[in-house]
Amino acid sequence: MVAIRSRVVYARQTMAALPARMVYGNDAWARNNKGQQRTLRDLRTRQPGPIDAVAQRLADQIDDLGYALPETAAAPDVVRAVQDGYADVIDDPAATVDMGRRIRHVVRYVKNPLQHVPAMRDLLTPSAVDVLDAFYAGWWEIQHVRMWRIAHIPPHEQRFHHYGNQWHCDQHPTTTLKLFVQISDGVTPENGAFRFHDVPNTRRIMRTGFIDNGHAVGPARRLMEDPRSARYFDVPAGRSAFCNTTRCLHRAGIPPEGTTRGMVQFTFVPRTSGPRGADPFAGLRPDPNVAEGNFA
Ligand SMILES: O=C(O)CCC(=O)C(=O)O
Repeated sequence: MVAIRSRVVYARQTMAALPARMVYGNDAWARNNKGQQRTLRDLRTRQPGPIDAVAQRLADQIDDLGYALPETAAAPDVVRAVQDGYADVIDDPAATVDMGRRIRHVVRYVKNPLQHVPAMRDLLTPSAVDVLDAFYAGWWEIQHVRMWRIAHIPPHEQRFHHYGNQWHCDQHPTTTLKLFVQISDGVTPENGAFRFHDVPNTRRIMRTGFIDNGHAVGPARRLMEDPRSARYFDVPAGRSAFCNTTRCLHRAGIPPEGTTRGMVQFTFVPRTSGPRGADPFAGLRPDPNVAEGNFA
């Protein structure tokens, strides 16, 4: 009975999401789409200074395609310090929380990662800051910083949602940007790379048969699953990628049995008031969503 009721609720939610999906080509409903581009346009009329030409090109690419890779990697000593810090903290039960939906331990987050691995701050490179300054015209702030690792999901469990292992769009305002930073060495499409579709592909998939969380029919299914259409975040450790995860369909790869893959992620939102401080991390509080009892 409960299963039937939850299927009915699910079907109703899927139907209710459809009109906004058709209009906006993403899953963030009207409330997180409407007015968001105006917010960016308004910020951009208050651009405080000249913008680096490369950063502007990448910011324009984020507008058009939903993603961009900053030009430079973090310095090798920073990458080493982050990798060492990650290795020290990730198996510490007091500093981490398992948040998989069905199998808890397949995704493990570090609580308050900046406290444990302060070198993470330097993964936000000057070239990434330049892109943010171009995209938000300088009016941005960090919403939260995350560090996590994903592990293998047994084959019979892979069709269920554990971490972001199924194709999905986030439901943030479309002005939210995420910067993914590779912290594991040797990441490939086969061993768990994060992957995503650009905005034009995502719109096509959303409008031609996407249902929810990895489920799609018809042309949407073919395009969603076509490995030639997806982009893979298989860059070396220390490189990063901006991805608008609300506008870009995305998912985590699944590492082979016995292996794991780490990730650092910075989330940015528009800043509406106050002067920009020299330190973008000043005043940042621990992320309340990374907590016992929560799910990825
Ligand atoms: O690649 C990953 O670890 C999961 C990323 C993801 O799906 C997300 O951040 O929404």
